[in-house]
Amino acid sequence: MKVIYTEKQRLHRVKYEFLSGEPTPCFEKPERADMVLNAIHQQGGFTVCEPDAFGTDPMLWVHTPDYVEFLQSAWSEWEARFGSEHDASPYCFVSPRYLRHRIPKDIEGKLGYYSFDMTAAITKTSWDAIQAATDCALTGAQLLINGEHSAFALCRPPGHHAAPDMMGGYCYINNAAIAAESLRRNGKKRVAILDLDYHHGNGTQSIFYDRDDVLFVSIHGDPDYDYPHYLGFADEVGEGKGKGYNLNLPLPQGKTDWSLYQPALHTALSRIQAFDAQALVISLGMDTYENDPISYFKLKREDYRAIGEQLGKLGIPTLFVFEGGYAVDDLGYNTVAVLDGFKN
Ligand code: SP5
Ligand code: ZN
Repeated sequence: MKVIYTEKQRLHRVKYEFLSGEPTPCFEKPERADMVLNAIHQQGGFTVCEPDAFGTDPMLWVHTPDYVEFLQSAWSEWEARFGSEHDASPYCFVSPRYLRHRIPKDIEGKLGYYSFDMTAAITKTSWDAIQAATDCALTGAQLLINGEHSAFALCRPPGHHAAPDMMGGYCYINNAAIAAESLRRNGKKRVAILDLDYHHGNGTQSIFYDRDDVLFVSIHGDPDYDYPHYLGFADEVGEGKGKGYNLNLPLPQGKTDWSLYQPALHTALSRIQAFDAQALVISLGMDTYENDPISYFKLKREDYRAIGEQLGKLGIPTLFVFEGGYAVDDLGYNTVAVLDGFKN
């Protein structure tokens, strides 16, 4: 299996996030990808390759032009105002209950306007990594279009929380959504996205909510008790043409082990088969692991192999796009367990 990765993604390294009121070193860090690469090299049978450069046009398939421009200029506007000592981060948000949603001129106002939380800070070189991550996903999609049965885009920063004009949850540009759209535009009539990250893929859901050509299915921690808190419930089924093409499978926080996860996975895969997907994009979040520091499922190494095997049995061309997963010591081996299970 080809793995698409570039060191350029290391250029995004945020110092801190707020975790339950405590400034904490950011969990989403370059070492996550290092651990995955290490495990991939140890395992063998994978070919790591560099992405092609696609520029910003494909981002505009799923994001608004003003948002993409904001991401590119945010650091220089921030630096001009506050210097380069601290990462650019919002402190103030435009709640949907405000009467007006006017784009502010000031960078602090803009950061809040284009964010839904405080965990997507921007550094001097973040944009280069964000572009590189999207390039990895698009290169993976291109491999499928050219006839490969599977590929793994080792993307970071991750993307599934990024909405058409909002960043959050360590995500800026929605890599998986752009890959899915690329597959659509290159002849795959029906594309399914299966989001396996512990956190609901609110961004991906928002992007495809009114569409019937891209099915979104997500298994995640019950948003009544966990991030992203405001979206990801079972009664969100899509709207308009998209009604029936959004399937959320929330599972209980502290007690979801394989015995609860496996039936949800079966439901998800049955829906994808019924949809007759011509290509499958897996938002591969590995924060469902029992030792993940910010999540509360109890999956084990062998469960990841079983997930990979069940995905492989579908027989659908599949692009894996890396999302979350923060138990760095095991992250690489767990990820390889999915990919290796898929292959065998
Ligand atoms: C891509 C991805 O996985 N993004 C996840 C961002 C989650 N950020 C919020 C996590 C809040 C966790 N609260 C845990 C309380 C621990 N005491
Ligand atoms: Zn996550």
